[in-house]
Amino acid sequence: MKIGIVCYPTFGGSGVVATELGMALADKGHEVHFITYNQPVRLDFLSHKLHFHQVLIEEYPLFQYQPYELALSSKMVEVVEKHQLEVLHVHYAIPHAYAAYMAKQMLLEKGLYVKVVTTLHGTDITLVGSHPTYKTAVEFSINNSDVVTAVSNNLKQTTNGLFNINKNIEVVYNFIDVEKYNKAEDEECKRAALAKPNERILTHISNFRPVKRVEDVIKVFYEVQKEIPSKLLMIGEGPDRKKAEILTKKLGISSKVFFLGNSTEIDKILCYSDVFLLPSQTESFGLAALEAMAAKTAVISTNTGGLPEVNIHGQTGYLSNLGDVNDMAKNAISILKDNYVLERFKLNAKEHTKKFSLQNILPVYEDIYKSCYKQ
Ligand code: GMT
Repeated sequence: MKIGIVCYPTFGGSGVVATELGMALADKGHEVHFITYNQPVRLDFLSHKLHFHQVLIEEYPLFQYQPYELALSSKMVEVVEKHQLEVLHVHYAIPHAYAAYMAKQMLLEKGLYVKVVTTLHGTDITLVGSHPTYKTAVEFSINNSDVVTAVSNNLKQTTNGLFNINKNIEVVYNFIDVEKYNKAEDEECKRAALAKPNERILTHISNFRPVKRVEDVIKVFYEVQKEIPSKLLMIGEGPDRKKAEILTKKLGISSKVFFLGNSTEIDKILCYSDVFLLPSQTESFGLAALEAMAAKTAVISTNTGGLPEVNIHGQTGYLSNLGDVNDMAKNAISILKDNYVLERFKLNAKEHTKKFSLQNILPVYEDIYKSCYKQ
C-alpha cells in the first residue's frame, strides 16, 4: 500500500512509534511517506520505499503564531495527489487529525479519496486535548477519522470518558523491535565505563516535562544509593532537567548521577541498566519502560494510566501510587539487593515484551489500513 505518516519528528514516544512503524512497513514492501516539519530523529535512512516530505512554514510578521495546520494540510494534499497515497496515518491528534480531515476534504474537491487513521498517544487526550481550548476540534477530528486507535485500554477508556466519541476506538499497543535489543545485548556492553562491577545501574529516560516527575526519580535514587552501591543515568532533555540537577546537587549525589542528554542509541545505553525508573503523573503507555524491558531491565513505575498494562506488578517490576517515592525506593532495593531476584525480574521483563513485538503489532496496522476500504 501507499501510506502517509504524519507525526512529531522529535524524541517523544509518538514520533518514535510512528517512525519505527513507517520503517517496518517499508521493509515489508509498502511505500511510506513521512510528512512533518523535520526528518524524524529515528529515521536514519531514506529509500525508494521510504520518503520524507518537509512541511515548511513561511514566517510572516503579522502572525504571532505561524499557521502550521494550514501548511501541513496543504502538504498532505500535495503528497497524496503526487504519490497517490491511499491512507494518511496521523500520530498524536493535535493538530494532525484536524489537518488530515481538512486535507481529505480538499482532496474530495479534486475527486481524490484518502482514508484517515488517527492514533491517540496520550497527552493529546489527557493533558492537552481535553483542555477547553482544543476539546471541540479534537473531538470533531476523532469522530471524523475513518479509524481511531489508542495505544492502551486505559487511553481508550479515558478518551471515551473525556469526549463524546461516536465511533469504536481500537486498542493497538505500542510495539518494539525485539531483535534490535537482542543485537545490542550480544554486542559488547561497555558497562565498565560507567560503574564498578559491584555497582547497580538505574536509568530514567524522558522529555523531562512536569508530567514525568523527574525530581521523584532523584528522590527514589537518593534512597536506593544509601543501601545499594549504584549509579543513575538520566537521559533526555526538557524543562525540568535543571530542577533535577539542582536537587541532585542539594542531596550531595552529583558524583553518582549522570545527565546524558538526548540519545538516538537508547538500546545501547539500556544494555547497562538494571532498573528503570518511571514515576510519571500519568502515562498512556510508557514506551520508554517497554524499551527498557526489551533491554532486560526491571521497571519501577507509578500505577497510573496504561502503565499497569505494560509493567506487571511483582513480575516485570513494581507499581506504586503517584508520589510514593519511599515505596518506589523500597521496591527498587528489594530487586537490586539480590543477584538472583534481579536476574529473575530482568528475564521476566524481557519475556513480557514479546506481547508487544513488532511482528505481532505490524499486521494489526496493515489490517486496519485494508479495513478502511471495506467501510
Ligand atoms: O510523554 C510525552 O509527553 C510524549 C508523548 C508523545 O506524544 O510522544 O508520549 C505519549 O505517547 C507515548 C507513545 O504512545 C506513550 O508511550 C507515552 O506514555 C505518552 N505520554 C503520556 O501519556 C504522558
